[in-house]
Amino acid sequence: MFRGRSTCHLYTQPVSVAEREDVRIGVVGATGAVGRVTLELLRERGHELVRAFASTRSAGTRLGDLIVEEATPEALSAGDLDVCLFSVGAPASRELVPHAVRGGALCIDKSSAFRLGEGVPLVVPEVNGERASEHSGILANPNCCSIPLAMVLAPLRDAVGLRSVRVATYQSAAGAGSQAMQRLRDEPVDEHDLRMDWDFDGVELDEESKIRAETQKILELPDLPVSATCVRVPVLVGHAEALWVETEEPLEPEQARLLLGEAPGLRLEQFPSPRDATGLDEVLVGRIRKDHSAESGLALFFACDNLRKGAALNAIQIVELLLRSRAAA
Ligand code: 2RA
Repeated sequence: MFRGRSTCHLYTQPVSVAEREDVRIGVVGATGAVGRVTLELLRERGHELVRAFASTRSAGTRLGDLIVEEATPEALSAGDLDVCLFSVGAPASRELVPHAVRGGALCIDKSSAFRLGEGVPLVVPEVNGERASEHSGILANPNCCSIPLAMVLAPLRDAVGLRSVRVATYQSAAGAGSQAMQRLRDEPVDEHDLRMDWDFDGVELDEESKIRAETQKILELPDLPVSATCVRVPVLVGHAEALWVETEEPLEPEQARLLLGEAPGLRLEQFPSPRDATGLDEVLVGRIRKDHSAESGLALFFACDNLRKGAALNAIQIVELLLRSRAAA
């Protein structure tokens, strides 16, 4: 059953004090929904030399014991940061990341600006962590739906090969930022509705084409057919996805359950829900069953905290992976 390739069983635990000593980390976009979770996780994981950066409007804001600094090209290129974690939109990343690289910082960018760039590793540590060391100053964090999708697909790819992927997303307000979360809190319940608040990329939403291109890049299957339908649901935090995957060789649901239960970063649950996934590091996977519309098909459902593993945590794990390799060298 196993085809040789194996997903990357790299540690996702925090690095030890010795490994992270003296690493100066800048969090750019620190006042946004992902930036705040990034700061919280860095603190929880014991990183101490952390500075917060944001736009002119947010400069001076107090976040715990940090005062937010303005993310100017001068500040980011000053040469006093070893790592920069960017959670700003793609246009701001395109403008600011090169300055931080110039200043000598390793940049992990969470926007779509560099994800498909030649020579930019697009990394999910549990899936293709070995690619992280191939960077030239910039690494990209995949989209918050592509990360858990790749984590679920990689063990199936390794075991039986993938023929095609269909996915429907149920994305929370948190994916659209803290203002969207506040709008949802303020909205009367009977006005809640589904939304599709992304831009078009031809006939698809750009979120849908990103999921295809990123999944193909992460899994190193450039011709894998991937079709996505993305929807924003009135849920505060946590993205869920329904997946229909056709495999090259048949795989019984029970075998899939065993494979996914052993895969790093995944946790089996009978009914994965965004609410249950919120605050967790793992992706919750369940409803694993035969897809009767395909010759060798599986259907399943998963949910993940889009602010943590879908964004902030994945980026920190990339940094910790590189710190660990540096310490081991
Ligand atoms: C969303 N993928 O949920 C995005 C996160 N920026 O809309």
